Amino acid sequence: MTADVALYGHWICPFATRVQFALHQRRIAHELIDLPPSAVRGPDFELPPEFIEHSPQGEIPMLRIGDRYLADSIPILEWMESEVPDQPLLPLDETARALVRERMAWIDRSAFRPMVGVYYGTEPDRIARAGEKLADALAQMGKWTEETGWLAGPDVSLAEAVAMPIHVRMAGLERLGYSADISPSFAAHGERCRSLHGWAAVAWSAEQCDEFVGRFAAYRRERRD
Ligand SMILES: N[C@@H](CCC(=O)N[C@@H](CS)C(=O)NCC(=O)O)C(=O)O
Repeated sequence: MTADVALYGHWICPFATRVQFALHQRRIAHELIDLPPSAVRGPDFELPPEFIEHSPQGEIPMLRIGDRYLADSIPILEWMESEVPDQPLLPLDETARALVRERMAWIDRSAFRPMVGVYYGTEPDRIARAGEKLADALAQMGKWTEETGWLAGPDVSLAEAVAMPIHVRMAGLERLGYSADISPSFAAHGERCRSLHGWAAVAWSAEQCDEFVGRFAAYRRERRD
């Protein structure tokens, strides 16, 4: 089955990155509608009317399949699995699925929040505290990979999609003050992820990394002045 799929997202948004990775990893043909977060939009940017209508929080990512829309990255990843069954990233076995879902939720809560805290942090002590929490989360995630190489079971899964934005922006996080050691197992997982089909679609160029760092460095200066 070939679905008519469009992603409304932007490279700098970690939540859109999850979906973009899964679309490519699963080889789902799709259109990418570049819709920057509000902080990145130019003054003349016009939101597509269907985005205003179908993204209840006004947030990217939003996905369209046919004439149906859904916002919010983890529900979107699940929706893609049920609507486009080829090359799934959710295992069929219920126990194995439950593990993937549990780890997706954990990564969202325990790694994403401190990760965002590192780059939105304005005060050095708060950035350091967020960095410590992030390091603890990455160490736990690294432990999960030690048995099979992947975050939730023997194969690449949606847990990789949820975690992928951390690998994508790690160099940028370090330039923005993340200084804790990265667990060797988590770093090795990052190397493994670089060999996945979906990686090339979400990896940042040096210019994108510079833009990310520059934007958040400017944000800090504005907040501090
Ligand atoms: N829980 C949402 C969070 C999405 C989110 O926070 N997206 C940001 C961009 S990274 C956004 O669209 N913010 C609103 C804005 O920029 O106006 C998800 O997992 O998709």
